Amino acid sequence: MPIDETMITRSIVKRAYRDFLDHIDVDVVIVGCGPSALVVARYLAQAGMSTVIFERKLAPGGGMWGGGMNFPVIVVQEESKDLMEEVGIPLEDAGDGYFTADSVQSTAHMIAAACDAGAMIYNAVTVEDVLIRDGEVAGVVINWAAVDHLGMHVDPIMIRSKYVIDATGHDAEICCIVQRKAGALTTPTGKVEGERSMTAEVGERMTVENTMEVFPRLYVTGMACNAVMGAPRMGPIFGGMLMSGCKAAEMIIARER
Ligand code: 48H
Repeated sequence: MPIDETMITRSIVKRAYRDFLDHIDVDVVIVGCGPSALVVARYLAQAGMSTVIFERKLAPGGGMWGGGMNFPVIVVQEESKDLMEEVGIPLEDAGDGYFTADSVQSTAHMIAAACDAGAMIYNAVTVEDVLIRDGEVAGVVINWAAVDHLGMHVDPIMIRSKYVIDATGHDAEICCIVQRKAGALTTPTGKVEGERSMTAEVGERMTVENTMEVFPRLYVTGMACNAVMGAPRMGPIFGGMLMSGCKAAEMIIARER
């Protein structure tokens, strides 16, 4: 078959515009695409909610690819084993209720599962602001990450959604924006409390406990939960991230019923 270069261009532009137009007004926007986002996106999409993730980096997966100090291995605990196995991630029993998985294989399986469920992932897009309507978060403001990186003065565009989920990890970027521009969060001080030093056991438990709505229609999941509520980090054990994603999805699905 002879190859026509303009057909390649035409095919990309046609499909990209069609898909983007389908994600301008959605049920859920998830900001950041680490492990917690991938779980919440899969469950929400499976429940029939239109779900889009905007990730600043070129690849989704966040901090999961790198395992522990770039040894490509992550640890999960017994309670989160099912969340790995249901997307086909092979686990090795490390004893005493701990399991290990290849970090690259785990991340790849989780990305594929979220996409297969119907979630749309946009890489290389930064969320730089939110929409607020009647005291509630009502969407996000996005720009190409490259524009942001180069400091180019280019105005962003807007996406409307019923819910926004802050899955931006350690920096809890969306909660920081909301507290600065829109008002108090449901935290002790009304502000982002800041992450505390490593205590794995407490960090893991608190990540799940702190998965909540922190401002009307703004939910927080993953590492961002502990940054927002002032709880410890936990290192390369990922069960809390996965269970947090699962809890966030359950909360939103229950609210929609
Ligand atoms: C678009 C953005 C923006 C923005 C940030 O950190 P992540 O992997 O997310 P989690 O919370 O699901 O997982 C945390 C885990 O990876 C981790 O770091 C652990 C367990 N640490 C323990 C420890 O002790 O250190 O991913 C967040 C993603 C990243 O890919 C960012 O690029 C992206 O969010 N992001 N994307 N717009 N404004 N801000």
